[in-house]
Amino acid sequence: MRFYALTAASILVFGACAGGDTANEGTTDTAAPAATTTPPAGGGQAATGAPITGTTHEVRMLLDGQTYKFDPANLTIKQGDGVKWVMVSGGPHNVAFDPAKIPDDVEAVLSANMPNQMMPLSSPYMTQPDENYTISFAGVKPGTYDYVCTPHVMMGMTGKITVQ
Ligand SMILES: [Cu+2]
Repeated sequence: MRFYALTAASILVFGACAGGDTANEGTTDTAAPAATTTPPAGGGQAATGAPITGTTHEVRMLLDGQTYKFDPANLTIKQGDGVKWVMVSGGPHNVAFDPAKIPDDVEAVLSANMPNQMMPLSSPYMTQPDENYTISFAGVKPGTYDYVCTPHVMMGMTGKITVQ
C-alpha cells in the first residue's frame, strides 16, 4: 500500500506540472485505434497506434457495495487483442499504467496505442455510464502489465493485463 501511496502522489504532482502541456493532445484523435487504417509500424516508434487485429475484451469499472473495482481485474489476452474499459458506476475512473514499471520498449508501443492521454500512459477520466476507453495491444510484447484507477488506487482499484 505504501508503494501505491507514493506512486499516486507522484502522479498527482506530475499531473499538476503537466497540466498546461497540450503537446500530446494533438497527436491522436478520438477515434479508436481499430478505426484507423494505419498499418502497424515495425520499429516500435510509431506515432500512431497499431489497430486491433484480434478480440476486443471488456473490463467494467464499478462500485460494488463499498468496493471500487475493475471486473475482471485480471485479464489474459493475446497480442493484437484490444481491451475496452467501460464506466459502469462510481466514477470518475481511469486506466493508468505506471511508466516506471513498464519496460521502455513496451511504453513506446502502449503510448502510441493510447489516445488522448491525460498523463503519460493514463486515460482520461470517465464519469458517465457507458463512457469507455479502448487500448489496442497490437505490438505489445508478452508480459503482465499492472494498471490502476488513479482516483481509487488507495481503495484497491487495480488491475492487470497479461499479454500472451
Ligand atoms: Cu476508479
